[in-house]
Amino acid sequence: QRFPVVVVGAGPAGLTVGCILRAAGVDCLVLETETREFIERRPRAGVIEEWAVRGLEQRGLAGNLLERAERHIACEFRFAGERFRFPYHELTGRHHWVYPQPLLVTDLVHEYADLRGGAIRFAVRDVMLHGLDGHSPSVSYMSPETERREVVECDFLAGCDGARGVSRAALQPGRARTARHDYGIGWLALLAEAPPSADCVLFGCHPDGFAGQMPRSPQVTRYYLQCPPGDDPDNWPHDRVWAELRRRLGADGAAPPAEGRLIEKRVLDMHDYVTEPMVHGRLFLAGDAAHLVAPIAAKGLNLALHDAFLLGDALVARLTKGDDSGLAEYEAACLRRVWDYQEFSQWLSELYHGGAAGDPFRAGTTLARLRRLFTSPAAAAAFAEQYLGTAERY
Ligand code: RFL
Repeated sequence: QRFPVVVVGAGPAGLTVGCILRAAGVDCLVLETETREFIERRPRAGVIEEWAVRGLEQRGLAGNLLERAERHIACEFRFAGERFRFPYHELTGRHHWVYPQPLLVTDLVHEYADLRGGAIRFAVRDVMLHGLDGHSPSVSYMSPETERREVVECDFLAGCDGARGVSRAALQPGRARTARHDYGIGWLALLAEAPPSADCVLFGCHPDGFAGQMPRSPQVTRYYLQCPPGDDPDNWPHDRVWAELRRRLGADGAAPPAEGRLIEKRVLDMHDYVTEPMVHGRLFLAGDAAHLVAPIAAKGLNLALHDAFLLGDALVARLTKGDDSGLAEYEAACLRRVWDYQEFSQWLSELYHGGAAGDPFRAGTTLARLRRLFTSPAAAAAFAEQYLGTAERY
């Protein structure tokens, strides 16, 4: 079997690349280790930046999203027992979109496989990449149907298989290096079957640890609670979770979080990494396979889409017009945004966690940083620009 492009991984990055290729009439094969049902339900991100939605729209991929996604126009910080609303739309004219990642993935799979006739194999096992140092790479995998190892040759490989995939691993050791940052902090990531207690994202910067609320839909809300890294989710029974959320998000005049059944509860060890180079021969990494950013600033999905737009367009230019320029510029264009977002996540981490570090000096500077957002228009503008992400500078 031979395809011009094999895409490893059917997350937002891989499916977007696949859709762009199919729209231009380029054949490709997407390989995914999970089932279709699983990826269509896997809960994760929800915040998508305006430029990313425009990018999807320009490629015919935002139909459902534009109908169903919610527009967010503000976020709210809670510290020192008070509420501080940050009206970013009022300040900048710009907004965030909230659209749960499983819905986006469902739309993209439907578009790729059902409408654009793209080839996709689900539930494959033991994916291996071969011939990465030459001009004709190939991929092999165990097929769940035939129980045999299938081999697929290709001209280009898109490694979109996320943080635990094989693409990044195939570059190491020796072909690439991964720069990593550990925050030394855990987040208990929760999904509750309950409406949000406020119409916007809430950041509780409390001396006992950060707490966040991210509305997902009228029925489901994401919450985060700072906890020790490696903590056991079983240490967080229902009553403890809700008591802690009420305390850390508590503020004068604020409604307490609406309690509901917890349908996801897991501990994330907060870390970032960037793998460089993102390209080796004809293998191009995209999304979490190349770089991970802790969900502090809700940037990961946006970076995955940014890579996918650039890679999809560049592969189309190469395969339909022989134009190599997009592929040549791919890595540098991705990494400018990646490092910019990583830097912002680090900055924001201190705002969330500095007050709970057990260090009175850091608590003092963190409080000053928080207050500055609400007293200095220049500081507010800088925060809004980074928080909303801009298309223009990259
Ligand atoms: P994905 O989504 O992980 O998709 C990779 C796909 O590859 C499959 N796979 C393989 N396929 C073939 N062969 C293999 N060997 C394979 N190994 C794995 C996997 O099953 C999967 O289907 O990567 P992609 O496409 O790069 O997309 C990245 C985003 O999913 C990720 O950055 C975001 O979810 C991060 N993130 C957030 N980002 C935002 O922009 N806004 C948010 O609000 C936000 N919240 C979050 C988040 C991530 C979270 N987790 C996972 C820590 C909240 C959470 C809890």
